[in-house]
Amino acid sequence: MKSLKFFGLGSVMALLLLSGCKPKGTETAVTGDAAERVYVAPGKYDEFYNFVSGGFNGQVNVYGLPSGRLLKVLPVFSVNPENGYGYSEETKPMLQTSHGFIPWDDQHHLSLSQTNGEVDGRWLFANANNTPRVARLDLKTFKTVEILEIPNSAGNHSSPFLTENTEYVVAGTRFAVPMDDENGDVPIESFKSNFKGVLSFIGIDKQSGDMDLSFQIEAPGINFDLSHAGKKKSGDWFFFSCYNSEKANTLLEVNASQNDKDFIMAVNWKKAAELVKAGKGRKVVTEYAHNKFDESTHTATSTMKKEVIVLSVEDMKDAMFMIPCPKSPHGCDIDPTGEYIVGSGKLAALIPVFSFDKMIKAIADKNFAGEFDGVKVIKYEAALHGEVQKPGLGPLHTEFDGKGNAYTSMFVSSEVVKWNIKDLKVLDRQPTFYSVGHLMIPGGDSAKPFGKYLVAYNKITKDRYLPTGPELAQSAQLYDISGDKMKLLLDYPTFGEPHYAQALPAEMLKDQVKFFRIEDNKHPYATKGEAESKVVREGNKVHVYMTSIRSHFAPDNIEGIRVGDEVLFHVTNLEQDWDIPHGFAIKGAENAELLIMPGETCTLKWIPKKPGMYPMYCTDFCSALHQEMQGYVRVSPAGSNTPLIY
Ligand code: K7E
Ligand code: RUQ
Ligand code: CUA
Repeated sequence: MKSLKFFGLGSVMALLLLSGCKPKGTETAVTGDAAERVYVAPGKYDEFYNFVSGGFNGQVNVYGLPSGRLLKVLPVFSVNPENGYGYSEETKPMLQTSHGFIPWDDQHHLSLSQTNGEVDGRWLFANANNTPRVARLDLKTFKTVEILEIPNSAGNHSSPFLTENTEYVVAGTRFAVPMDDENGDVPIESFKSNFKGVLSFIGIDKQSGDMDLSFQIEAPGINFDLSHAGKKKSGDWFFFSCYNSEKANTLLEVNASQNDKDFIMAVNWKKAAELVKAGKGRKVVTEYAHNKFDESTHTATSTMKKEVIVLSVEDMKDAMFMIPCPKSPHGCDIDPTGEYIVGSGKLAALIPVFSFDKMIKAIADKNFAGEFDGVKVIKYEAALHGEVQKPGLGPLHTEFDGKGNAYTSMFVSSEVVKWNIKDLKVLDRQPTFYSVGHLMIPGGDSAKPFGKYLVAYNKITKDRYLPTGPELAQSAQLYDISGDKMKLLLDYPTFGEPHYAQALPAEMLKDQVKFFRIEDNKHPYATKGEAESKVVREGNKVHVYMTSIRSHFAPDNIEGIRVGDEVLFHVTNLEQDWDIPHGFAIKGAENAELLIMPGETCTLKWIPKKPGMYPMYCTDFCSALHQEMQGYVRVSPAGSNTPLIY
């Protein structure tokens, strides 16, 4: 059983004994009207857009709620042959990093942009864990428009959480690493002295949304797992969960979990920003890519940045504190009022809830238990609001309904537990099938949750669907949380491995979604009318200025291409109707296909390797004459003098 492996049999048995919880059966309690509640009639829209992380598939998936229908896979950190993302010349720069072109990543967390702590429907931010990056998607086009690599970081897990007016997106490193990759060639034994936990603050431009790595904070070399910004009264602060306070470099249970308590770290980001403004911090030379997709030219560029400002623990001495938190905290979630900070110790048999007011008082009263690597540690009791007793086993993540209740996922005991934030009483518990990771309530980490539904993203599916070989899709489960008790409504498979998710009412987005007007197309190789289509040879380079409209390409027959030429098909889709893309593919091409949206220009690069006749065609069924949307490219040997004909 996977869940047992996760913690080691010993600790699970110990936890079972501690809490006295009964293992759950597999029977499903579904209320009589569940089908009606999730049924979205043909032609009707869902009530919520649900953005779900793709985990190890590297993308972001869009679902409708309450139907659980998959609406779209948005390519972000992985190439997507379906629409040429990462294959077209325009999008290749989006996946550039200081390690070169990386076609994949591990995408865990999402944040919708906020204004005054409320979801505002402008942008969606996504993190990449493996090669640390943060992406921004434009919610008018649902396109990835920016990707910023994070230097001095590894396993970018504690991101992309944001401050309440989207001033900063934060990225905390999961692996402590030596500052500056160049200095990484050190003995692993020197972990305690050389390895740092780095927190990155990415400034967001208020109008354009453009990201800029404003500064980093060098923190003790522990693992930063998750984080959330404060809200309202705690809005100047950011809170991070940290595990491995023993600073062990092998995470065998005996090493990393021997400390009774790890930490929640509280960082005053406003003060940190003021320190940087006042000239504090040192410049660290490092390399990181900043990739931008320009929506008017429909072209991405990648720039390599060379340095970053880093604040030290000493610089941050009055703006960074730690609070002890029981056993390997994972989720770090702040309630809608900004007063309560929930730390979920995966190996703890309780949920500690801290009070922001108490924390501030403890700092003012210097009520410290000591220091950890130069960071003052506030006494546990001094910051504690209280503990939720016997909530279940393996608490991971908490979301809020805006009515004073919190909902925590329990990985080991496979359940969602509802509890009251003020008096910390457990109010309800419902099983999940099985081993829930994240859970999500629309707006559930904002100052104003939309409530109504809760989705549990489960790690293990086992017997819930028809077997599809040993590998099954992960499962999501939808609960109605509008009443006192949660009601399970629906099971549905997901794409990739979902971790965190976000949702907002469909009304906020659906009318702002737009397509591209051909007159706004500023692509350098755009062809705005069929009459302008042409083929231009420049030495070994051949530019094909091609148009597509129902149901033909222009030009559609080309001769005079030679083996070894670099042929660039710049295809402009002249359509100006909603949902009429054209595709473009050519036999033997190394770069997948193009899927060109109305008004846009995309470029496919092809270097033919053998002489021959190469058919090309439209891949997206666009009209009754779609199958006729085709042509030929004749390729002659290198050095031949077949004239250019088109
Ligand atoms: Cu709990 Cu990567 Cu947010 Cu998954 S993490 S579950
Ligand atoms: S590339 S994701 Cu097809 Cu021009 Cu657009
Ligand atoms: Cu164009 Cu099919």
